[in-house]
Amino acid sequence: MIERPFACIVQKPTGIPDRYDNHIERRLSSMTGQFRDHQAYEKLVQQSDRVIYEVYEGRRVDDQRELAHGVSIVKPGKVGDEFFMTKGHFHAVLETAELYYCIQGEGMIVMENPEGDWAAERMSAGVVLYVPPRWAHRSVNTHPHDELVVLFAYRGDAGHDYQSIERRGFRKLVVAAGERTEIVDNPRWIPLHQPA
Ligand code: S6P
Ligand code: ZN
Repeated sequence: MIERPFACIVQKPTGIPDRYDNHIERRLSSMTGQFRDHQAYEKLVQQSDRVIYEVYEGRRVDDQRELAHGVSIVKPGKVGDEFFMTKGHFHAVLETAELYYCIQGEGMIVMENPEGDWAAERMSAGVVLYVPPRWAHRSVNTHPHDELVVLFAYRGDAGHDYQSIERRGFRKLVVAAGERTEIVDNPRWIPLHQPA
């Protein structure tokens, strides 16, 4: 249990909280199979295996009374025409929700449920997004230069199911079409629950 109230400040312009317990860095090489242009992906990984997002977590307590919380920072960049993004996941306890608050940057949260229903919401400074129980979620940075900085909070014991997304990807991808951002079908997506 976290016994005492505490406050922290998300520092600007870095987006790094002035107190945190855990810092996670995810590099391009941890995203094998997720970007649709495999050649562009391999080339970029070989050129330089960049950190494409980071997470600063507050103390995580595996307890349903607590809120796991922190800040995720997705870097600007693209693989081919597809924007840098997080791995994305369902919660291991599927029936748990999450709240996002965009602190700075521009992007999109792409979501879907096990039945294959999907949604995407634009994020910019000040946007609050409620991700209901059962919806997988992925953050995508659509800005050409700025980082996407998002505060998150979810039930302490929710955990992460990364495997389902690693196997089949999200139903929708976010790509650049000139100056515009487009949401397109993921050619390798298959429904989680195939009809019998
Ligand atoms: C956790 C929450 C976020 C993500 C972060 C990184 O439930 O949704 O903190 O962990 O955006 O994404 P991912 O998919 O690598 O955990
Ligand atoms: Zn989550």
